Amino acid sequence: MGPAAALGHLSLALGAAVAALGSLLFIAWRTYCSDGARWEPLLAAGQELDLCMRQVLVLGLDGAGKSSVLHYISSEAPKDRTAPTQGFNSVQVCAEGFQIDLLELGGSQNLRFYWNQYLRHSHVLVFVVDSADGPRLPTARQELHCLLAEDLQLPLIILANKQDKSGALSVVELHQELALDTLNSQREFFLLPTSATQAALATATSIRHVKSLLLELLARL
Ligand SMILES: Nc1nc2c(ncn2[C@@H]2O[C@H](COP(=O)(O)OP(=O)(O)OP(=O)(O)O)[C@@H](O)[C@H]2O)c(=O)[nH]1
Ligand SMILES: [Mg+2]
Repeated sequence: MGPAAALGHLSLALGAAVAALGSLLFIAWRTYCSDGARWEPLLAAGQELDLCMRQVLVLGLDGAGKSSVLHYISSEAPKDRTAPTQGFNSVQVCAEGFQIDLLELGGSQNLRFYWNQYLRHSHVLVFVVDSADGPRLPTARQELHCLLAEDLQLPLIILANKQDKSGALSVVELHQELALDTLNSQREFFLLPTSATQAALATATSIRHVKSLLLELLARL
Protein backbone atom coordinates (compact mmCIF):
# COMPACT_ATOMS: atom_id res chain seq x y z
CA MET A 1 0.00 0.00 0.00
CA GLY A 2 1.46 3.38 -1.03
CA PRO A 3 1.79 6.32 1.37
CA ALA A 4 -1.19 8.11 -0.23
CA ALA A 5 -3.48 5.09 0.24
CA ALA A 6 -2.22 4.60 3.81
CA LEU A 7 -2.95 8.27 4.54
CA GLY A 8 -6.44 7.87 3.03
CA HIS A 9 -7.16 4.87 5.29
CA LEU A 10 -5.77 6.72 8.30
CA SER A 11 -7.98 9.76 7.66
CA LEU A 12 -11.04 7.53 7.22
CA ALA A 13 -10.26 5.72 10.47
CA LEU A 14 -9.77 9.04 12.25
CA GLY A 15 -13.08 10.33 10.83
CA ALA A 16 -14.86 7.21 12.03
CA ALA A 17 -13.34 7.56 15.49
CA VAL A 18 -14.40 11.23 15.68
CA ALA A 19 -17.94 10.32 14.60
CA ALA A 20 -18.17 7.45 17.09
CA LEU A 21 -16.86 9.63 19.89
CA GLY A 22 -19.26 12.37 18.82
CA SER A 23 -22.20 9.98 19.04
CA LEU A 24 -21.18 8.84 22.52
CA LEU A 25 -20.75 12.42 23.68
CA PHE A 26 -24.15 13.26 22.23
CA ILE A 27 -25.84 10.44 24.13
CA ALA A 28 -24.04 11.45 27.35
CA TRP A 29 -24.98 15.08 26.79
CA ARG A 30 -28.61 14.20 26.11
CA THR A 31 -28.72 12.02 29.22
CA TYR A 32 -27.05 14.30 31.72
CA CYS A 33 -27.09 17.91 30.70
CA SER A 34 -29.39 18.58 27.77
CA ASP A 35 -30.17 22.33 27.69
CA GLY A 36 -30.26 23.55 24.11
CA ALA A 37 -31.55 26.76 22.60
CA ARG A 38 -35.30 27.25 22.89
CA TRP A 39 -37.87 28.30 20.32
CA GLU A 40 -40.62 30.43 21.77
CA PRO A 41 -42.50 30.14 24.03
CA LEU A 42 -39.95 29.57 26.77
CA LEU A 43 -41.03 26.94 29.25
CA ALA A 44 -41.11 26.80 33.01
CA ALA A 45 -39.22 23.96 34.71
CA GLY A 46 -41.21 20.70 34.63
CA GLN A 47 -43.36 21.76 31.69
CA GLU A 48 -41.20 19.63 29.37
CA LEU A 49 -43.16 16.62 30.60
CA ASP A 50 -46.18 17.77 28.60
CA LEU A 51 -44.23 18.09 25.36
CA CYS A 52 -44.15 15.65 22.45
CA MET A 53 -40.56 14.84 21.56
CA ARG A 54 -39.71 14.96 17.86
CA GLN A 55 -36.41 14.52 16.07
CA VAL A 56 -35.54 16.28 12.84
CA LEU A 57 -32.46 15.01 11.04
CA VAL A 58 -30.51 17.70 9.15
CA LEU A 59 -28.16 16.39 6.46
CA GLY A 60 -26.42 17.66 3.34
CA LEU A 61 -22.91 17.96 1.93
CA ASP A 62 -20.24 19.82 3.87
CA GLY A 63 -20.56 23.57 3.50
CA ALA A 64 -24.21 23.45 2.36
CA GLY A 65 -25.23 25.59 5.34
CA LYS A 66 -26.73 23.12 7.84
CA SER A 67 -25.15 24.67 10.95
CA SER A 68 -26.01 28.16 9.71
CA VAL A 69 -29.64 27.20 9.15
CA LEU A 70 -29.88 25.58 12.60
CA HIS A 71 -28.37 28.62 14.24
CA TYR A 72 -30.84 30.81 12.41
CA ILE A 73 -33.79 28.63 13.42
CA SER A 74 -32.88 28.75 17.09
CA SER A 75 -31.79 32.37 17.37
CA GLU A 76 -33.34 34.23 14.41
CA ALA A 77 -29.92 35.65 13.62
CA PRO A 78 -27.22 34.74 11.14
CA LYS A 79 -23.97 33.35 12.47
CA ASP A 80 -20.81 35.31 11.76
CA ARG A 81 -18.62 32.24 11.42
CA THR A 82 -19.23 28.54 11.36
CA ALA A 83 -16.68 25.79 11.61
CA PRO A 84 -17.24 22.50 9.79
CA THR A 85 -19.21 20.14 12.00
CA GLN A 86 -17.05 17.31 13.28
CA GLY A 87 -19.50 14.59 14.25
CA PHE A 88 -22.84 16.17 15.16
CA ASN A 89 -24.45 19.44 16.15
CA SER A 90 -27.75 19.54 17.99
CA VAL A 91 -30.23 22.31 18.63
CA GLN A 92 -33.39 21.95 20.73
CA VAL A 93 -36.37 24.19 20.27
CA CYS A 94 -39.82 24.17 21.82
CA ALA A 95 -42.97 25.27 20.06
CA GLU A 96 -46.67 24.49 20.03
CA GLY A 97 -46.44 21.53 22.38
CA PHE A 98 -43.35 20.00 20.78
CA GLN A 99 -39.81 19.68 21.89
CA ILE A 100 -37.94 19.42 18.61
CA ASP A 101 -34.41 18.11 18.46
CA LEU A 102 -32.75 19.26 15.27
CA LEU A 103 -29.78 16.99 14.79
CA GLU A 104 -27.15 17.86 12.20
CA LEU A 105 -24.55 15.31 11.21
CA GLY A 106 -21.42 16.68 9.57
CA GLY A 107 -21.44 16.49 5.79
CA SER A 108 -17.82 15.68 5.04
CA GLN A 109 -17.28 12.48 3.12
CA ASN A 110 -16.00 10.39 6.03
CA LEU A 111 -19.10 11.24 8.10
CA ARG A 112 -21.71 10.52 5.43
CA PHE A 113 -21.24 6.82 6.08
CA TYR A 114 -23.09 7.29 9.41
CA TRP A 115 -26.03 9.32 8.10
CA ASN A 116 -28.41 6.44 7.44
CA GLN A 117 -28.09 5.13 11.01
CA TYR A 118 -30.06 8.10 12.29
CA LEU A 119 -32.96 7.88 9.84
CA ARG A 120 -35.10 5.49 11.83
CA HIS A 121 -35.06 7.71 14.93
CA SER A 122 -36.21 10.76 12.98
CA HIS A 123 -39.63 12.18 12.18
CA VAL A 124 -38.58 14.50 9.35
CA LEU A 125 -35.48 14.69 7.16
CA VAL A 126 -34.18 18.12 6.21
CA PHE A 127 -31.63 17.98 3.38
CA VAL A 128 -29.69 21.18 2.79
CA VAL A 129 -28.19 21.93 -0.63
CA ASP A 130 -25.80 24.72 -1.60
CA SER A 131 -27.72 26.05 -4.62
CA ALA A 132 -24.63 27.84 -5.92
CA ASP A 133 -22.36 24.78 -5.82
CA GLY A 134 -23.17 23.38 -9.26
CA PRO A 135 -20.18 21.03 -9.52
CA ARG A 136 -21.20 19.13 -6.39
CA LEU A 137 -24.92 18.85 -7.16
CA PRO A 138 -24.49 15.36 -8.64
CA THR A 139 -22.90 14.24 -5.37
CA ALA A 140 -25.70 15.87 -3.38
CA ARG A 141 -28.26 14.09 -5.59
CA GLN A 142 -26.54 10.74 -5.14
CA GLU A 143 -26.30 11.08 -1.35
CA LEU A 144 -29.93 12.19 -1.13
CA HIS A 145 -31.24 9.30 -3.19
CA CYS A 146 -29.14 6.78 -1.22
CA LEU A 147 -30.75 8.06 1.98
CA LEU A 148 -34.25 7.97 0.53
CA ALA A 149 -33.77 4.40 -0.61
CA GLU A 150 -33.25 3.47 3.05
CA ASP A 151 -36.51 4.97 4.23
CA LEU A 152 -39.44 5.17 1.86
CA GLN A 153 -41.81 7.25 3.97
CA LEU A 154 -39.90 9.80 6.01
CA PRO A 155 -41.21 13.29 5.17
CA LEU A 156 -38.54 15.32 3.39
CA ILE A 157 -37.78 19.03 3.30
CA ILE A 158 -35.05 20.06 0.88
CA LEU A 159 -33.58 23.48 1.46
CA ALA A 160 -32.23 25.17 -1.66
CA ASN A 161 -29.88 27.26 0.46
CA LYS A 162 -27.61 30.21 -0.40
CA GLN A 163 -30.18 31.74 -2.73
CA ASP A 164 -28.52 35.09 -2.07
CA LYS A 165 -25.42 34.01 -4.00
CA SER A 166 -25.01 34.90 -7.64
CA GLY A 167 -25.31 31.83 -9.81
CA ALA A 168 -27.55 30.05 -7.33
CA LEU A 169 -29.90 27.62 -9.08
CA SER A 170 -33.62 28.25 -8.67
CA VAL A 171 -35.90 25.69 -7.05
CA VAL A 172 -37.17 24.71 -10.50
CA GLU A 173 -33.63 24.00 -11.69
CA LEU A 174 -32.81 22.16 -8.50
CA HIS A 175 -35.91 20.03 -8.78
CA GLN A 176 -34.48 18.77 -12.04
CA GLU A 177 -30.83 18.55 -10.93
CA LEU A 178 -31.77 16.54 -7.87
CA ALA A 179 -34.09 14.30 -9.91
CA LEU A 180 -36.97 14.91 -7.54
CA ASP A 181 -39.46 13.78 -10.16
CA THR A 182 -38.19 10.25 -9.55
CA LEU A 183 -39.17 10.22 -5.87
CA ASN A 184 -41.67 7.63 -4.84
CA SER A 185 -45.18 9.03 -5.01
CA GLN A 186 -45.95 8.20 -1.36
CA ARG A 187 -43.18 10.44 -0.12
CA GLU A 188 -44.25 13.85 1.11
CA PHE A 189 -41.54 16.32 0.12
CA PHE A 190 -41.04 20.05 -0.06
CA LEU A 191 -38.38 22.12 -1.79
CA LEU A 192 -37.87 25.54 -0.21
CA PRO A 193 -35.53 28.35 -1.25
CA THR A 194 -33.56 29.63 1.77
CA SER A 195 -30.81 31.97 2.68
CA ALA A 196 -29.24 31.98 6.13
CA THR A 197 -28.54 35.69 6.02
CA GLN A 198 -29.94 38.69 7.87
CA ALA A 199 -31.12 40.22 4.60
CA ALA A 200 -33.36 37.23 3.93
CA LEU A 201 -35.44 37.69 7.09
CA ALA A 202 -38.16 39.56 5.27
CA THR A 203 -37.97 37.78 1.92
CA ALA A 204 -39.43 34.69 0.34
CA THR A 205 -36.18 32.84 1.10
CA SER A 206 -36.65 33.28 4.83
CA ILE A 207 -35.87 30.35 7.09
CA ARG A 208 -38.99 31.32 9.03
CA HIS A 209 -40.96 29.35 6.44
CA VAL A 210 -38.98 26.27 7.35
CA LYS A 211 -40.05 26.62 10.96
CA SER A 212 -43.74 26.81 10.13
CA LEU A 213 -43.52 23.92 7.69
CA LEU A 214 -41.74 21.78 10.26
CA LEU A 215 -44.42 22.47 12.85
CA GLU A 216 -47.14 21.65 10.37
CA LEU A 217 -45.51 18.35 9.42
CA LEU A 218 -44.75 17.34 12.99
CA ALA A 219 -48.30 18.12 14.08
CA ARG A 220 -49.61 15.66 11.49
CA LEU A 221 -47.51 12.71 12.65
N1 LIG B 1 -24.01 33.49 1.20
C1 LIG B 1 -24.44 32.52 2.02
N2 LIG B 1 -23.55 31.83 2.76
C2 LIG B 1 -24.03 30.86 3.58
C3 LIG B 1 -25.42 30.55 3.67
N3 LIG B 1 -25.58 29.53 4.55
C4 LIG B 1 -24.34 29.21 4.98
N4 LIG B 1 -23.41 30.00 4.41
C5 LIG B 1 -21.94 29.96 4.60
O1 LIG B 1 -21.48 28.69 4.11
C6 LIG B 1 -20.39 28.23 4.90
C7 LIG B 1 -20.68 26.82 5.40
O2 LIG B 1 -21.79 26.88 6.27
P1 LIG B 1 -22.07 25.77 7.40
O3 LIG B 1 -23.36 26.15 8.03
O4 LIG B 1 -20.89 25.62 8.29
O5 LIG B 1 -22.20 24.45 6.51
P2 LIG B 1 -22.52 22.98 7.01
O6 LIG B 1 -23.50 22.39 6.06
O7 LIG B 1 -22.91 22.97 8.43
O8 LIG B 1 -21.11 22.22 6.79
P3 LIG B 1 -20.51 20.95 7.59
O9 LIG B 1 -20.73 21.17 9.05
O10 LIG B 1 -19.05 20.96 7.23
O11 LIG B 1 -21.19 19.71 7.09
C8 LIG B 1 -20.21 29.25 6.02
O12 LIG B 1 -19.18 30.14 5.65
C9 LIG B 1 -21.54 29.99 6.06
O13 LIG B 1 -21.42 31.31 6.53
C10 LIG B 1 -26.34 31.31 2.87
O14 LIG B 1 -27.56 31.12 2.85
N5 LIG B 1 -25.79 32.29 2.07
MG1 LIG C 1 -22.13 22.10 10.13
